[in-house]
Amino acid sequence: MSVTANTRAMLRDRAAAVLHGNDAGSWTKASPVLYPHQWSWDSAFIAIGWAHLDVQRAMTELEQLFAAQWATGMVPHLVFRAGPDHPYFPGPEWWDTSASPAAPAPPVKTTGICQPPVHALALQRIWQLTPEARQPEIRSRIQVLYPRMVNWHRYLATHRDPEASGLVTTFHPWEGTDNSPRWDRALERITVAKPGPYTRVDTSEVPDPSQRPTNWDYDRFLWLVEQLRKYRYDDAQIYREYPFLIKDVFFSAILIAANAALLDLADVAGAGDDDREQLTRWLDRGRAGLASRFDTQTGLCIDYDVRAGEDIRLRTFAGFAPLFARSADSGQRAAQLRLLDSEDFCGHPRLRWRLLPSASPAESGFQPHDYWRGPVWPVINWLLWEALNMLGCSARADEIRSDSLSQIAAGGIGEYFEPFTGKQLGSPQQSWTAAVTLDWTA
Ligand code: 9YW
Repeated sequence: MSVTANTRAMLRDRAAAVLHGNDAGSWTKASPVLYPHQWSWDSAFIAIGWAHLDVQRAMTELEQLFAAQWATGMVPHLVFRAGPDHPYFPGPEWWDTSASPAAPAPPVKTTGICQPPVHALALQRIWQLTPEARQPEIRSRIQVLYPRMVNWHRYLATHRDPEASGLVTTFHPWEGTDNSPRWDRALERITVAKPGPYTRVDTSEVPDPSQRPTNWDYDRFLWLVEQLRKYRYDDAQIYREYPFLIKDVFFSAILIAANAALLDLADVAGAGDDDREQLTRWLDRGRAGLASRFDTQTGLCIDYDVRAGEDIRLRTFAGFAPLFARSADSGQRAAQLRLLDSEDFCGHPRLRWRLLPSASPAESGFQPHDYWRGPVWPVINWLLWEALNMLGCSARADEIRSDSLSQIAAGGIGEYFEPFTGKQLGSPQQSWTAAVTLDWTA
């Protein structure tokens, strides 16, 4: 059943209040307590939310993030912006990016990894929502930001894909989906992970620490950061020596969608022929790369562990990369839609809502309350919703929007949701959930 007009209006107000509550002026906290800084892909979703309230503020969000872009083109996964009264671990001293000549100069402080490039999708939405009277100003701001976004995509297409495979290599679980079972085997191979002494703060900031990654995970996450630091965040050296290199089909899919979004904005941005041709080449290469990872037997797209030289055959949300890329051909689309509504995913009889869980309940690593190991993440369902619309599957897309809004109306503007009960988990008042709520209720 779809949500009523009253519920939509109520959700809209609540979502706007969350964004305003987390607004730090020119950037937005990912959540009030647990994530007090500016996160990269959160900011992109947040800009989509702001675009419904104030397109200028939405542009500022992206501009602030890109102000911390590295000389390599990398947009860091986190910009440390909150003061010392907002503890977050690991902080800038753990990352110590001063080791890299490519890191931004002080006082800007960032981490040394990145997250999926949702930013161009945000820029596209901002432009779509820009009222005519504001178009001259927003257009000129887009013209400044656009080349920086092209550079960001260039970083991903080169430093993170030296093989020119069309697939992005992820260096760290914190590059999006922290404790996803997709990384389990690669992390298990790291047997000597003994990072320096540390104290977590995240586990005391959620009602139940079992909703967060374990200490075993954190030992490995932090040890990996130590290795990145040791290699001075030099991508070429990391590629030669570092133990965690994974061709991530979800990350790659977002880059494909983002390259298409930049091409769509090329006229607005006044892009030259060089940029247009380059974006087209990356787009074609990305699509071919993703197609090469599609498994016709299962209908899933599969990640690849570069170091181990092995496929990662798990049923998680990432397996729907051809849909997220908005580039599935008709055969792949049909196979993926069948799988999406099968008992392994949205058709599982115990699900509270027919939404895509982060891992299949049929997968052995599935945990219904544990972060990226099973819960439903609204932003992932937003990406699926937008993709299905663009692929012409609007009836299924409408259901995803409606179920997502019902879930948020019942559970709150949470970070993630228990798939069987719909209960809110993790951090309350999560900015990116508020942002997609604003987009869904427009
Ligand atoms: C952490 C902010 C971030 C997201 C990530 C998510 C989580 C932070 O929160 O990571 O401390 O583990 O996994 O995707 O950007 O919302």
